Amino acid sequence: MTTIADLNQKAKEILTKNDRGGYTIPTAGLYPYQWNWDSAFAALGFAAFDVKRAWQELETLFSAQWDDGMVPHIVFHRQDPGYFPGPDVWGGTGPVPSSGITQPPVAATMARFIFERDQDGSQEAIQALFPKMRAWHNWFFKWRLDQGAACVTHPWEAGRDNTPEWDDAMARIDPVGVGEYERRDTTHVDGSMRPTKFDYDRYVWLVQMGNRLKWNQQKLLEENPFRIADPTMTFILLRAHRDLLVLGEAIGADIRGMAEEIEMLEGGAASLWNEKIKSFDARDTKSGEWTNCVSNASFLCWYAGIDQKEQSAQLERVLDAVKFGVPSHDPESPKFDGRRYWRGPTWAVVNFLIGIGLEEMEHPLAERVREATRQLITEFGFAEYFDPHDGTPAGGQFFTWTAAVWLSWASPTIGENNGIN
Ligand code: 9WN
Repeated sequence: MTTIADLNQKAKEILTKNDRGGYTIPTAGLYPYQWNWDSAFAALGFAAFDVKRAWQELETLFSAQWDDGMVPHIVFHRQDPGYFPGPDVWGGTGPVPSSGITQPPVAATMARFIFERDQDGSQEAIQALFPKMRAWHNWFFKWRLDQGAACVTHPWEAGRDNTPEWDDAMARIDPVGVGEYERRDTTHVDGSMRPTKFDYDRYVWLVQMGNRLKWNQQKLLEENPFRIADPTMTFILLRAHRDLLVLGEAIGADIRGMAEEIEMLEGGAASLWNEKIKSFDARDTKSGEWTNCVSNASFLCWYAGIDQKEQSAQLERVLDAVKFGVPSHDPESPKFDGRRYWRGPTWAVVNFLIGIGLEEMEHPLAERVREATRQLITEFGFAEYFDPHDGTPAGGQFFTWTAAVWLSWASPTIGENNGIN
């Protein structure tokens, strides 16, 4: 029988095996590069047994920061033919080959958690990272806000690639001239668990457009048909900016303007409340329409310090509808698909964010979310995501962020350093 100690050890091994020297890949084969938010979670996982290595993960990520402050969603440190689209398709213009879009800015929040574990050992790292993180957040303020809410300009930017929230905006895109390309994801994972060709044509078309425009944000603002004010980005940026302010205060940095920026984001978060469906929702800034979806991102409000009674009722409803919540899409919606990526499966990493938000606000559903995550990993391993009805592990295996979530939150022994120091 697998014990908790075995799982703690296994999680540590996953991080160590996915370590490529200064950065960690999400999983071998399927994702052979450094991904932005995956790395921030990896850093927190490493902090459970090696704080220095944790800081190195974030330093490597920020070494790819562009001049305008953007931190790319994939950093291609070494070429690997196993992933498409690679560096040539993207044509990123940063200091290291990279993609041209970003991902949810969880870094400042993970940095604060790591800092709290070891304040003395973390001073230098925070001194170096603070201005870089602030520049990244400023880039969002300059280019990505709509009524104070943060927008995504590619489905991959939210990290929730094929969520039904994007369906209408994707259907409006005619991917003319996308040409022939060879997907690699479906050589690693069963196609029924991945986005469809319809989606992929549009993902690639949007990348080709960005490359053609040399990722010039002003031009993209004018030409890109995909721009959605998104709860993932908005709640995560709001939380990150608050955490960055705390870090700035701790090291005596210049924090002028940050309180006002937080207020602006709070307004943005409030603007994502869809009264018709009584949930936080994504808003398509091109059509002006709500997407009318309850997703796991809707439940990130507590993570951003926002309590909402009606959102609590939604959470209870979706948790009651499945065995292992939180499903990435409403299980009562006709678009729900329990195995297809962000259209239904439960993701331990999003549960972690939802869970800590609920715990901090002493919400009565907090323990249910942590318990479901703990049970999933204990029974089904460190998969990329899980079927919320029966727990079937799906996507990639030996997954970095699932291991990191175990070590820093889901393991029952976290208070005792998991016995792996
Ligand atoms: C595209 C690495 C990443 C995650 C995303 C997840 C998935 C990539 C893909 O994998 O996206 O960025 O090729 O499917 O959706 O959240 O960061 O784990």
